[in-house]
Amino acid sequence: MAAYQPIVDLGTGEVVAVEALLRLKGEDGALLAASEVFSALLDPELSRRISRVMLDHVVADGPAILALFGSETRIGINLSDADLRRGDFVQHMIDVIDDSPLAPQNVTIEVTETMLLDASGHLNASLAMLDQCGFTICLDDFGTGFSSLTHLRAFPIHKVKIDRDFIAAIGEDHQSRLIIQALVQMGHSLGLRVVVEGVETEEQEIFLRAIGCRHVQGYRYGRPALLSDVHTCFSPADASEQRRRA
Ligand code: G
Ligand code: MN
Repeated sequence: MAAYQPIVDLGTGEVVAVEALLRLKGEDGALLAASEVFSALLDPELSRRISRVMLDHVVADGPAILALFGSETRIGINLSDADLRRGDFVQHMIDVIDDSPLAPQNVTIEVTETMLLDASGHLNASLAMLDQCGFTICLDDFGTGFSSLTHLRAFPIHKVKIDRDFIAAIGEDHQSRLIIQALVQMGHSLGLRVVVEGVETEEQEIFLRAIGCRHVQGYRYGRPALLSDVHTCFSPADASEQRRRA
């Protein structure tokens, strides 16, 4: 199953994107998050199958999501190393989106820095192909890897997501505030879209507004929700109401 979490523009309060997140139903019917089935995701074959299923969900749910939040809405999908190291997944993805009501401009590919660390020719070719087709490529968990600045030059990256560990620490750690501020400014200077993830409190939002951060994701704006609940969880009309309650 796919759950969707909103990415909100602080200036307008509108949902500009959603991230599709894997949710598996356990034996007891409870939903499991991707982090709880992490070892399964390390298996290349299994992770490719999961990505195909997630892609099918995104394509099936995409029209409803665009109808709710507008035709420019982007839907993020987390790809694994295995997906990008084999050309067939990328070709499959391009074909599936081509046959769907979604445009590549509606789809963001989220990759992690770790995946870029020992990039192969295949991975480079996959990213180049996705870039040429008009997909947005987002570097997830930004700031936690090893050589982020090199990655920004070496790969076609359009967007960075600043890891939630930084925002979680701003209350007690002045350095985290400085790091977020520097990362947001650097991202903007490089012409990248910047999202800060893991925003939970009003204090964090006030800080982010003050440093000119525009796009945010986190429980403050909506928890991951199944499509059937997305309307009530974070439809535009409810967004400000939800923030008041938070
Ligand atoms: O690394 P990635 O961005 O793909 O991780 C998404 C995960 O982060 C999801 O499982 C989601 O439930 C979790 N998440 C989203 N928003 C928040 C938040 O505000 N706080 C915390 N602690 N986790 C969050
Ligand atoms: Mn992600």
